[in-house]
Amino acid sequence: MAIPTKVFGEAMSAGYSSTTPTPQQRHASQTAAPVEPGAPSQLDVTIVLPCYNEQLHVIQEIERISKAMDNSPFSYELLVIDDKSTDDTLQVLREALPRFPHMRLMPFQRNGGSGTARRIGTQEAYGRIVVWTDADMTYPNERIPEFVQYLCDNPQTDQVVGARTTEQGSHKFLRVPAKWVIRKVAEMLAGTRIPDLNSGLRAFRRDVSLPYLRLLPPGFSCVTTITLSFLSNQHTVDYLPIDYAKRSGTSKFKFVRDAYRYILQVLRMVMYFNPLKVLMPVALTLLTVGAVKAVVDVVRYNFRITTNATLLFITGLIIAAVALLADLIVRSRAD
Ligand SMILES: Nc1nc2c(ncn2[C@@H]2O[C@H](COP(=O)(O)OP(=O)(O)O)[C@@H](O)[C@H]2O)c(=O)[nH]1
Ligand SMILES: [Mg+2]
Repeated sequence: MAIPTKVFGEAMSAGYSSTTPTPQQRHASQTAAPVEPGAPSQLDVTIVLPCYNEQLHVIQEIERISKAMDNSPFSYELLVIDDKSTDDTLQVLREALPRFPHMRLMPFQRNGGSGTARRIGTQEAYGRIVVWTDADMTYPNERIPEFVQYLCDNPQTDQVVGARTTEQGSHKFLRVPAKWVIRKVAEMLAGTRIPDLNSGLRAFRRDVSLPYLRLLPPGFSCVTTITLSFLSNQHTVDYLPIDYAKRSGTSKFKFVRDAYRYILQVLRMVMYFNPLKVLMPVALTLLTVGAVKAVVDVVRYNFRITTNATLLFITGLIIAAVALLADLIVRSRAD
């Protein structure tokens, strides 16, 4: 197996070493010790595939990914996580296991959400590069080796995201403008352009991602979180344009619930990494408007300052104090 030396260098081991269990051995032994976060990775790539009720097309997706990876120079594992599907997904996956030597099946005992699956999958990955994608035939997964190659060719890039050129999801007319607004807020806060904030297809360096995994929420906004975590910490994120196909099966995305969580998560990330950037403009605006109104009141009402001027000013002061306190917490944090 020809391995590009540029990134993987001397630590590279092609395939599983004699001491590393094969995916089948790991699967057979559910008690196998998980890989310690930060432990040296033994493969080039881990593809994390969260599955929930995808019985009709998951095998087609696995075939497509395996074929592309088998034809690439990279050693890999395909970590398929069934999240307590209520259909026959797990059974279908178990039956397919002997056909795919690089597949590792991780069945969860109760449903925890795609974010939880991606977090645990990344923590337990053997690959130095982790790929996240969907199991619903939407993303061009045959291009995964291209994403991995991109990280090999660009050592300064830590994450490469598939930016969708077409939007084919459900609730298209509500979803497109909602996503656009959230993306604009995130861009303003991250201070950079983000062509696709919630793409499900991405490859990143596992070691760079480890400190941010604990921030991943259980649901869909985990993809947004990993992008913002990298961007807020000066890790370069690049984009490759991709097509996005119509979904097989039904989406688990619930518009109101998940859009609300997206917004909340974007604000949370900014608060976590850069609270002054969000709160200070709000505080300064309130303080300025309050002060101007107070001056107008002094002139107009003979030094009798109105309640709304006082309220505006005090609210601005409180938010400024909270912003400074939050900034202090961020700066005193050990990580
Ligand atoms: N592990 C896990 N995966 C899920 C869950 N819900 C959805 N997924 C998977 O996450 C991926 C994205 O979900 P999907 O319904 O396609 O969301 P969408 O792409 O935003 O429409 C798919 O591979 C789903 O099978 C869940 O509760 N747990
Ligand atoms: Mg999908």
